[in-house]
Amino acid sequence: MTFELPELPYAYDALDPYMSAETLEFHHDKHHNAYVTNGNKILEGLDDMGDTLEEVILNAHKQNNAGLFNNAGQHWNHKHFWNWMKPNGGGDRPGNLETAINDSFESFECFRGKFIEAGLTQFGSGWAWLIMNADGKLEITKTANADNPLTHGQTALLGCDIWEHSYYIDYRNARPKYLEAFMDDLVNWEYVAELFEKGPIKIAT
Ligand code: MN3
Repeated sequence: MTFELPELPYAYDALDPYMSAETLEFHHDKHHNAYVTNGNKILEGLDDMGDTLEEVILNAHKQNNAGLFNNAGQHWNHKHFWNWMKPNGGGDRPGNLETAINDSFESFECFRGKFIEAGLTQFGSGWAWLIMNADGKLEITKTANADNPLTHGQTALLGCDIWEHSYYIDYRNARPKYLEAFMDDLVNWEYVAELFEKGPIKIAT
């Protein structure tokens, strides 16, 4: 298979002022594109690593192919990340998702605080996640660099990119401000709910 850079699902300036056109131009056109290009270069020299991006990630992980894993993992993370945001994001959660968040974290406010905390306490580059376990229970996790919930047998419902390239142009070193803006003004809860309604993904191991 070959990786393809998807178009952003909105205009470059659509998330302004919470995420600027300049950030999205660099983040999508340079960073995400580099994961796609470098991943494809590595794949060219290898035997079949799988038919889907998910299979490639899990096979690269199993074979300790760090170069492929990092690029394939980041391609997957960013493909979803663009959809985890929307113009005029934040706001209310669709009903079933709201109920599940309340059941797992007591309240949305508790969930919001814990998600931001996960993003703040991830040392260096990585991702903060809302995941669904195989038993359907929700949990907040964080991963370093390109790692994602797939390798932990978990279904990603929401992920926030906390690499500096995601916020440094707009927020400089103020990662807390970025995480708050992500939660309050950027999250596309309809996309999160769509993943939630599909239930736990089946991962072939
Ligand atoms: Mn990124």
